[in-house]
Amino acid sequence: MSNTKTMKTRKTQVVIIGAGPSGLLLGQLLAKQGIENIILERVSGEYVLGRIRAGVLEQGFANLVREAGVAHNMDTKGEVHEGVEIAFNDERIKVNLKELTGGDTVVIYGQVDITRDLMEARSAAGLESVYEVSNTQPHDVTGEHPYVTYEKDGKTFKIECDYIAGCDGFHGVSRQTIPKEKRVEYEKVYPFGWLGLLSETPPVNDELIYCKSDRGFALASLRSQVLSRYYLQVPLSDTVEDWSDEAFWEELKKRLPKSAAEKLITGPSIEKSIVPLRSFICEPLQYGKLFLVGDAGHIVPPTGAKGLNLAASDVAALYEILTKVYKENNTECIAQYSEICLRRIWNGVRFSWWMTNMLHDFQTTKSAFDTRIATSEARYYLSSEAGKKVIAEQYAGLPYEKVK
Ligand code: RFL
Ligand code: PHB
Repeated sequence: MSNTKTMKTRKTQVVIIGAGPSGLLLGQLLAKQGIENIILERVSGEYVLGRIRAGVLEQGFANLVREAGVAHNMDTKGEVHEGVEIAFNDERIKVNLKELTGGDTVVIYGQVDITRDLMEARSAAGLESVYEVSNTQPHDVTGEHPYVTYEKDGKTFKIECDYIAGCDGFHGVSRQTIPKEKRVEYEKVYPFGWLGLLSETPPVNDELIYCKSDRGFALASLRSQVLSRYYLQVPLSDTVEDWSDEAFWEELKKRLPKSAAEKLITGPSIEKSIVPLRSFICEPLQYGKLFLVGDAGHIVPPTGAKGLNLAASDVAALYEILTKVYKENNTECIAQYSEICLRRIWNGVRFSWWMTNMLHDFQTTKSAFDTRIATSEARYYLSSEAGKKVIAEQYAGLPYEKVK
């Protein structure tokens, strides 16, 4: 145990644990309001940028990036999509987000790109981020003087602060700081994973296609007109080594609707990874002066493209609250954080679960009856304008709730 008296100690207003999109976006927004913050990150910046993840940004997310003043690349290089497609084997059904929602669209711009833009803006503004730290630990979060300790290059450091934002993802230390008896965790694990492949090839379609096929689910997505992202539902026992590029493309062709498969251009993969699917929620998201933000507090299966977008709505709420705290001396609003976030999170959790349930093949883990019900449900929602509207407004994203 290190002696805190001999540690190098400094002060800031908010310590942010984690330099993923949640931490970086929050840091940039707080700095805009003149609220000092330091980011601590376990791995290197390069490692963070090697994680290929989300690609679909709701309008609320895009607006927050604009508010942070980091939207130039997103607005010039990102693609605005007015719709998505859902396919049943060879039949393709368009969900026109813009028409069905009265104007909402989504922006296709990779999580890696948004993260890089935020990192560059942070370093251009001279804001402090410390990468490759270990043993990060929040202390006294329910007391008057919280602080965070961490180690770097064999030395131990202490940062005294007013608040701690736990933006350290599902495996981070922040959630574990809340005593077990003070939190409730809800979890659902799905009996399959997604194998993702990134390739420098033109996308098979202008819009995303979510494919419910008799061979299992597939998703055709993209990052740009020269960069494609595809996913295949795979058994949890599969590993990346089980899937050569050739095997991936062959299986994808069989799961895409024929009219799309005919246009598929294949090429070498530049990244391949498998992600297990789960839903997870921790309640509450605030404990004293510690706030859980993004994947640190909740996880959804990627089927609804909601993970990063829910992280952004947490960031928006915490940004609004901390601005009120520092600009209006209003500390009462802090207690609203968890409830405001959780209402939107549970909706995102339900939507992602519902889409996952309707579009995947659960094989023997679901009864024949439940399988038919899921297919009937998907067909009903996609054959009715009202049904498509229900999908469209949730896919494009529900509005953010304001702090009172
Ligand atoms: P992250 O991105 O996990 O970042 C957390 C950071 O914290 C660091 N960390 C620590 N730092 C210091 N001390 C510690 N003790 C630490 N422990 C951890 C980690 O190194 C990391 O850098 O969480 P954040 O910022 O909350 O962002 C959440 C998003 O990454 C996530 O929700 C999305 O990627 C989910 N997701 C999608 N979301 C969407 O909105 N739309 C999509 O289209 C979408 N597609 C996806 C996805 C996630 C996927 N995978 C791989 C899980 C597709 C996939 C395949
Ligand atoms: C992606 O492009 O990585 C992506 C898009 C939509 C999803 C999930 C992932 O639902």
